[in-house]
Parts: sequence; structure tokens; C-alpha cells
Amino acid sequence: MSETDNSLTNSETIDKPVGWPANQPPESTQDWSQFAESDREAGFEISENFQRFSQKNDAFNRAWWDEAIMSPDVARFYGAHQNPQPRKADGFNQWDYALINSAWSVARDFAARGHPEGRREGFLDPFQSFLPQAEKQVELPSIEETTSRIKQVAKFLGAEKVGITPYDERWVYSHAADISSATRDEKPNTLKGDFKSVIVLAHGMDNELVKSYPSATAAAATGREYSREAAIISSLAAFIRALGFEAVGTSNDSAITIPYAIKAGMGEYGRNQMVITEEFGPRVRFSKVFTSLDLLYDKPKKFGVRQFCDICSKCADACPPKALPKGPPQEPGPNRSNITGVTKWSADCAKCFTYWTKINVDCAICMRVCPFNKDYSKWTMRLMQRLMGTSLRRLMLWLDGRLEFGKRRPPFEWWRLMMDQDKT
Ligand code: B12
Ligand code: SF4
Ligand code: SF4
Repeated sequence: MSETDNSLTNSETIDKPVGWPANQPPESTQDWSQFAESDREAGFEISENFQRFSQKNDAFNRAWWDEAIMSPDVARFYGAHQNPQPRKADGFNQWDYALINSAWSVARDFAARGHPEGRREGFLDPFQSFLPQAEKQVELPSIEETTSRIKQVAKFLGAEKVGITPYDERWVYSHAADISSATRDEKPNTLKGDFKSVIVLAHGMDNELVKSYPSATAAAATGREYSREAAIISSLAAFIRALGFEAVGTSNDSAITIPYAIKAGMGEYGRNQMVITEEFGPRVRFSKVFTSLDLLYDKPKKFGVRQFCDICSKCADACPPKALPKGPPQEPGPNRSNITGVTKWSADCAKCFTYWTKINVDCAICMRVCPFNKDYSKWTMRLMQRLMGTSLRRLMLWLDGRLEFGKRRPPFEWWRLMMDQDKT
């Protein structure tokens, strides 16, 4: 990891937030003040309290060591792949669990291949590359052409959207969580390299399935993207390594994704804790490749999400355990599962994850009900999104409710889609 040389000139001239980054720890490898201007552009509010986040404290890992989250339901939830325990309810029968577990299987195979060495790729550890980094570096064309070739390959490999942002150490987990320890103890983060850029890839989730959240049927939409991500991100990292540059593919592991996605121009942050994109709304997942390649960077993209969220609370109202915030962005967040020193909408993730373990499947009601969750292949929906970014936003919010967008569809209807299409 290295400092980038343009940063110091910027930091001298920029009016930095008071006290920030006076907290920069001595072991950091970058001058964090270089990000002050782009933070402002992206709408990030970071205070002198800022601290990097340890993965041991996220809700998934806390469930292994923190009594506030631990319960017999957690073991049942984590065991649902091998031992799904289907029930009669629509969306939770054997067909539904077969679907979710099949959709997850490639991601789980990737995750499991490193278990003997104490690695859980894609969740706690970055993907290993079996293609060696070429000893001779390829001759690069202009930075514009190099960037466009990388984006072209990412799309060819299956990414639906690609954005690039500078490597920013602040979002890299201070520590990873160790799968070899029963209490998910901290271990050094193995994401290491002389990184300059982070390539963020977006993977749209299946619209028809997301309509039926929460259910095991709908949760296949999440599993399918983790499985696809694993293949796409590993292949993109392998491509860059074959050109002779460092590249590490990561999914949920290694670093917090959302700040990179926002800076890479994927979309805006919403009250539901997700990046809302113009193409898929919040119905999208992200993966990232860290690389030593110098590339052209994208800019944050704003289209009225912040202003819309200020007048909307559909996600917070619909959340069964009331895990989402209703007021303006705040700092600090509700508990140790929130990063310190960032003013933002923060969820009570212990409540969220505890709800998942009770229903024995992941939830995404807050994604389904969001008025930005629409099918943007239709021009009418694109028009609605446009109007949501104007002073007509209150009318659009009312219309969204009136037309019952975001209403849950019974999961059994998804199983009949093909039959219904064949009849017409
Ligand atoms: C752990 C985790 C969870 C956990 C616990 C979170 C926690 N705080 O412990 C729980 C169970 C809550 C969860 C639930 C969901 N998750 Co989740 N989750 C993650 C994961 C793996 C790590 C995030 C993390 O480290 N959080 C710990 C600290 C940092 O949390 P925090 O301070 O509250 O910050 C949150 C946000 O405020 C934001 N954030 C963090 N730093 C900053 C800084 C700035 C400036 C801003 C603006 C935002 C921001 O990101 C954090 C997301 O948890 C990420 C992938 C990744 N590596 O980032 C996916 C991720 C955030 N999840 C995702 C999704 C979609 C979901 C769900 C809808 C589930 C589903 N079926 O897919 C729900 C939504 C719940 C909700 N409304 O929050 C997506 C979001 C995609 C998007 N469109 O933005 C991600 C990026 C995974 C992916 N592969 O794409 N998740
Ligand atoms: S995923 Fe479900 S439980 Fe978690 S915040 Fe969203 S609506 Fe609430
Ligand atoms: S449901 Fe409303 S408040 Fe929540 S993220 Fe979507 S637009 Fe924002």
C-alpha cells in the first residue's frame, strides 16, 4: 500500500472538517486528509472520532461471541444449508429451501475451499487467485483506454455496472474475523498490496423474486448474486494479474463496500442502509477488486435520493423489528456494529439479524418496499424516478403508496410465472 502523491497538495489547500483526521493512527499507510474534498463531494460526514471498523463487530460475527445476539436460532439459521428444516408456510417449503440453497451453492463452494487453511473466501477473506501474477507487465495504452478495457472486461465477465474509485484505507477492516476460532476472534486482515484503485462491480438482483421477500424463495435472489459475484470477481482479478498487476477480488470480506460504491458513482446512500442506483434502485449487490493499476476515477452520482429519504420512511415503517432509523442522519450509531465517527443513517443490526434468525432466512423487506425499487427497463418507471428527484417528490411518494408498489407477492406465484406465461 502506498501514499498517492497528488494528495498532499490537495490537503494543504482544503478547508478540512475541524479536528479531522487528527485521529489518524500512526500505523496508517495513507494520508487520510487527501480524501477531504471527495468526501465533501460525496456527502460523507466524518469526524475526529473516526475509527476503522473491525469485522469481529458486525452482526454476523457477533452472533458467535456476543450474548446480545447469540441464541439457538442462530445455529439453526447458519445450519439452514445442510439442514434447512422446511415448513408448510408459503415460501418456506422444501421447494423454496431447495431454490435458495441451490442459488447459494457456488458461493458456498468458493467460501469452503479455504476452510482447511482457516479462510472463508468472499465473506471473511479475499478470494485467492490460482492464476499467478505475470512477471512481465503488459505495456499499457493511455489511462483512458486502460480504464475502458478494464470496464469492458468486467462487463464481459458479467458485471452489470462498473465504477472505479481511489484506494481508501479507511474502509478496509482494521481486522478480519477468524473462522478457525469458535468466537470469531480478530486476525490480521489479509487484504494486502500496493493498491491504487478499487473497481466496484454491481450485480442486479432478480426483480420477480425480490417482490416476495421475506421468504426462502426470494432469498435465492441474494444467493444467486453471491454465486455469480464469486465467479465474476475472481475472473476479473485473474485478468489483471495476467497483465502483470496486483489484483485481489473481494465480496463481503476485507472492506466496507458502500463508501467505495458511492464514490465510484454507483448511486446514493439511502435510509435503508443501501446504495440506491439509477438502474436497479436498491435491488443490487456489489463486489470489488483492489488493484495496483492506475485508472481513471468516477465521480459520485446524485439524483435526489437524499432529499427523497428525508420525506420518506417506508423502509423504517415496514421493518418488522424496527431496526431502521426514522430521523436525520446521526453519529454515533445504535451499537458496536456501527462504525465510529461517520454521521449517517445507521441501523440497529442486532435487531435486524435477530429477526433473520427467527424467520430462518435473510430479509430484504427494506429493499422491496423502497419507492426506488422499480423495474427501470420500463420508460414509465424511469419517468417516475426522474420525478422523484424533483419538487414533486411528495406526490410521487403518495402515488407509490396508492399504486401499492412494493407490496409483497405471495411466493407461490413466482413458481407459477412460467406456467402463466405459457398460457398467454
Ligand atoms: C454485515 C452486513 C450486514 C449485517 C450486519 C451489518 C452490521 N452493521 O453489522 C446485516 C444482517 C444487518 C445486513 C443486512 C442486510 N444487508 Co448487508 N452487509 C453486511 C456486510 C457484509 C458488511 C457491512 C459492515 O461491515 N457493516 C459494519 C458497519 C460498517 O456498519 P454500519 O456502520 O452500520 O454501516 C453500514 C452503512 O451505514 C454503510 N456504511 C458504512 N460505512 C459508511 C460510510 C459512509 C460515508 C456511508 C454513507 C455509509 C457507510 O455500510 C454498512 C452496511 O452494513 C456488507 C458488505 C460489505 N463488506 O460492506 C453487506 C451489504 C451492506 N449488505 C447488503 C444487503 C443488500 C443487505 C440486506 C438487504 C440483506 C439481503 N438480503 O441482501 C440487509 C439490509 C439490512 C439493512 N437495512 O441494513 C448489500 C448492500 C447493497 C446495496 N444496494 O447497497 C451489501 C453491500 C452486500 C453486497 N454484497 O452487496 N448486512
Ligand atoms: S433486512 Fe428486514 S429486518 Fe433488516 S433492516 Fe431490512 S426490513 Fe429490517
Ligand atoms: S424506503 Fe424511502 S426512506 Fe427508505 S431508502 Fe427508500 S426512499 Fe429512502
